[in-house]
Amino acid sequence: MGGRDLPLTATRDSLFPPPDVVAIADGAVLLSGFAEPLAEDLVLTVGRVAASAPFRHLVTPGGYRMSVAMTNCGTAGWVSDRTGYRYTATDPETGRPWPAMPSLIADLAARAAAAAGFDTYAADACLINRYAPGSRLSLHQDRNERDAAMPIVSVSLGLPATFLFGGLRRADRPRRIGLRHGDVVVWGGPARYAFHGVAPVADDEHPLTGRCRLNLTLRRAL
Ligand code: MD3
Ligand code: FE
Repeated sequence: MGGRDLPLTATRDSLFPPPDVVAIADGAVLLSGFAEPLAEDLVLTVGRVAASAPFRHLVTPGGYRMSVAMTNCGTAGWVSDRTGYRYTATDPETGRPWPAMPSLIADLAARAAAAAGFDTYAADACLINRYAPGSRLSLHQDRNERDAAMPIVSVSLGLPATFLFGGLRRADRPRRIGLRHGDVVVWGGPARYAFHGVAPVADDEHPLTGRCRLNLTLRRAL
């Protein structure tokens, strides 16, 4: 029936294909679909974290309520209020330590960092961002982490988003980069202090997450 000839033996590479590694900027590497095999497990894991540290809309130092809902797991969690941005050991909403970093998330981040050339990566903070349709993140830099040599690893789940990747000055016009379900990006080197943001998420439905985008942002904070 005109079937194409396939090799009869499975090779190491056909069973475990090497990750699709694409440099998107100096220091930034996109691993398309890297988290896809774990996506269902990751979404369930986020649900368990949120059951003990609920998603909430933080307030910026300028007094604006963020449209993105956030929570954290790990020994440190990122928070914002009228007094500023910082990492805390406990959730200010519950007074309890943030939920421990699930090994599923820590191991995924370490494998992604290794694929991008960072062979020792132990994240201690995982910020979880939940975008409903229309939610956005305006251009900012991430500069609350102690060691700038440590990359940030981000995992996108659910609805797609347009990531805005700017330069080292706020005025540099950002590039638009599509991020889809299962994509992982490792942001290190000169990209680490680039201005970046997320354009408003378009309304749609995803089979695993429903009407939202989830982003896990792993950092070495302390
Ligand atoms: C590039 N989150 O939580 S993750 C953030 O999709 C944040 O939720 C976005 O920016 C999101 O701070 C983007 C990717 C990301 C995170 C940090 C970066 C890209 C970065 C730091 C420097 C350069
Ligand atoms: Fe950021």
